[in-house]
Amino acid sequence: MVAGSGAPVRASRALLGISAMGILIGILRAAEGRKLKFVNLVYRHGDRSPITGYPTDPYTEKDWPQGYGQLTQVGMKQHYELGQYLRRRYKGFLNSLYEREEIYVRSTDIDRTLMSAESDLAGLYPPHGGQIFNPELKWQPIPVHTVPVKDEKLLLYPLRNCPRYDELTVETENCSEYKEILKANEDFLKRLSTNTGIPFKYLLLRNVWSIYDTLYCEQVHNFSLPLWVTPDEMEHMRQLKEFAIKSDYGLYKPKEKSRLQGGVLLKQILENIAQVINGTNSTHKFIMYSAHDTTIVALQMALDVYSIAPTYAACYMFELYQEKNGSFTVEMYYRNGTNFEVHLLTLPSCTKSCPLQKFIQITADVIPENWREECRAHHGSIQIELILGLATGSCFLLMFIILCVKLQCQDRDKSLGYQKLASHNEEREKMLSF
Ligand code: PT3
Repeated sequence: MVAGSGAPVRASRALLGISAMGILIGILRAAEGRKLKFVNLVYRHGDRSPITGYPTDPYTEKDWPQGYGQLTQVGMKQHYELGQYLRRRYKGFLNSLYEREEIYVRSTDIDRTLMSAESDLAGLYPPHGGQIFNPELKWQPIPVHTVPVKDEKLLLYPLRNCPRYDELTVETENCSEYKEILKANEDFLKRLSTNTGIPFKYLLLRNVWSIYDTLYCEQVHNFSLPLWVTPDEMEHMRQLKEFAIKSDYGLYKPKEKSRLQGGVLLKQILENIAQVINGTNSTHKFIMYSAHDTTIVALQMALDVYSIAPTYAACYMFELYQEKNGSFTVEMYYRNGTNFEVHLLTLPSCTKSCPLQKFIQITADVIPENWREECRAHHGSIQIELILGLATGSCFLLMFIILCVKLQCQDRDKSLGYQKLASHNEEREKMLSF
């Protein structure tokens, strides 16, 4: 009885124990929650010197310590700070010790982006313990991969050697909205032409972008600017620069432009994600692309989340999560430079955490299937087909003529041969008759 009465008590205690354990495991799982599986970053380099000057520019390349287009110490600090921010944000996801299997960094082959990536990594991976190779140096070398600019087909925008994109650029410049903006700004552009020394007929919106950029760099570095550069003129140029950016990647046939530009990078990011899920590639769970303002613009335009030109060290983050039910979601975050808070970017028609399949579905129309094919010029392609057709026809005609001539020659050779043989026989007969 006692044993009998004790058994159910022990059993119920055991059951209680199991269910308590179950609840505990459940609580632990819930607390564990979703898991960050992979991060792909794209960032703009830090503060730099101007890329070029303009004809009446009072300053020249010599006024900049390392010349044009170079990362400044301000830019180094911005990226070092971004690296420190990333260390805080991804604490627990990235090992605090540098592990080469975890991270892959690629940069365009340009000094300012390479140096930005290096500054970033200095902030992200200060060496600890056995990784310190010089006690006086809080730095360790970390590889930054690149390809020559002529072979760069992922990070430098607009992507070159795409005749269809060049056609779209011409078509954009002929569209009514573009022409209206040019017309509305004619007086401003004439004034800008006089002030900068760039002849009016050569003053394209792209030049306004470049003039603004040069003046912006000079202003940031406390160079005194010519009197004509008032805050109003600067703001006017900035707005035209924004319009120039939009016309490069949007405005007219934006989806087609994206397939030829930002969609290429998006395709790579989605492939990186797929490789993590399928476990097909390496163990990299953190990929960083060190690039330019136009890289971020092209990508954001393709995803329809663009709002304003990226500032220095702007960082666009793609995070892949595995949810508790095993499914995958993508979240996008953007930190538009050192002095900005990070904020979420929601893909239009999706939720904050966008289910991966839905993300792929929504973006499918900006992903090129075959970039080279899609880049073929539409107008040029008719001519190329015509030329190819004519060339093939001519080849056949030439081969036919050669064949005919050859056959005729063979006939002649044969008859000549017969003639020779006949005359030879005649001669032999003559000889024999003597
Ligand atoms: O400042 O992010 C930027 C620009 O993209 C810059 O890096 C650049 O390469 N500009 C090209 C101008 C010809």
